[in-house]
Amino acid sequence: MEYRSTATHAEIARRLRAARRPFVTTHFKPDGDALGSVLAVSRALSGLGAQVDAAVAGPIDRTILGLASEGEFRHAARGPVEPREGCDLVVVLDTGAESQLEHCRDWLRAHPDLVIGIDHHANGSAIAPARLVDASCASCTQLLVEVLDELGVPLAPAGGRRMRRTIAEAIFAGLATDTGWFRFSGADDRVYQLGARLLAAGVDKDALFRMLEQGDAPGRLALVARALSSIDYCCDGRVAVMRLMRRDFEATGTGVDDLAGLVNEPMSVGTVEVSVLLTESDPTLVKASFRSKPPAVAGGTFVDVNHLAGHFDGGGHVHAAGARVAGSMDEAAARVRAACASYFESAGDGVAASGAGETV
Ligand SMILES: [Mn+2]
Repeated sequence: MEYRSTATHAEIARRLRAARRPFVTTHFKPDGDALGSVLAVSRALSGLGAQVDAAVAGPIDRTILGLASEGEFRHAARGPVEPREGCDLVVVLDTGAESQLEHCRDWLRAHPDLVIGIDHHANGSAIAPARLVDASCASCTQLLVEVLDELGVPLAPAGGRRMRRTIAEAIFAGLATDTGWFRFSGADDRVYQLGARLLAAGVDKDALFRMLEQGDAPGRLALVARALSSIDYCCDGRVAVMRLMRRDFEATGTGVDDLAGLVNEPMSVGTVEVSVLLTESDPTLVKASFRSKPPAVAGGTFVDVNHLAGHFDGGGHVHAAGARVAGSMDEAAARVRAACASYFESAGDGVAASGAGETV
């Protein structure tokens, strides 16, 4: 099935404006863009007089919780969290994948007429029959701004005074986290223009950076240290392979939730084009996370890690992909090294830039 818009901005805006008791949600284990999207829509609809019920499910990184005020959303760490009696619209944000909406999937399936979606991913299902999808947006919050503009909702009080917990801040949080703070290839001129608009609206980016990026526990840095000391360079230094065993998590008091962004660390090395993080799941299974750099020059070559992950029945995007590799850590590392070596043998300098976008 082709996953694309089935409604216009104006139609989605009309549905939002008409809602009296909307339920706003996003994918399981919300990240900064997902939670930012939920907060932005909640704040906008509350401002329009609706009785908003926002709810999310799954673990949430402590650092992004500070985006919300106390009681701004319901949170089900594990179990289901569904719309309440009288709900007249469900807004699904930053995903279109049924598999990521298990917490309310049955309810959504039973009430398709009430469900709308706003998403920037290239793939999804028909969980929201009326939806706005634009994979050219670097974050879901970027797409949301177009809808909020259509609604005529101001992103922050006039005057540009520095303020926390505005719609503008929620939008900025999604935009910044999904673009690696305006560094990833998806951060184009439109993203920078929106960033400028949000700063002018009073977003305190310094406070946000400190909260979102400088709030780790010491154990996370200890885990990074272990990962870095495990680096094994191969393919003439073009590939860096890191290993984390279960005992590394135990010793540092961390878990898989602390892995976010860690795979990118070796990218600071000039020769490295591909970074691989191998994480021991159990003695016979290793999770592999692949990243590659964008081309050094526009139109240049890069390594397609979606293809690499495909060797292990995994996949993802051209610059970010994942897979599960059967075997012990030593076996998995050997197989990954072999896959990289044969990739470089057959592709020479890597594949030509295809212009394929990457969204997170
Ligand atoms: Mn997103």
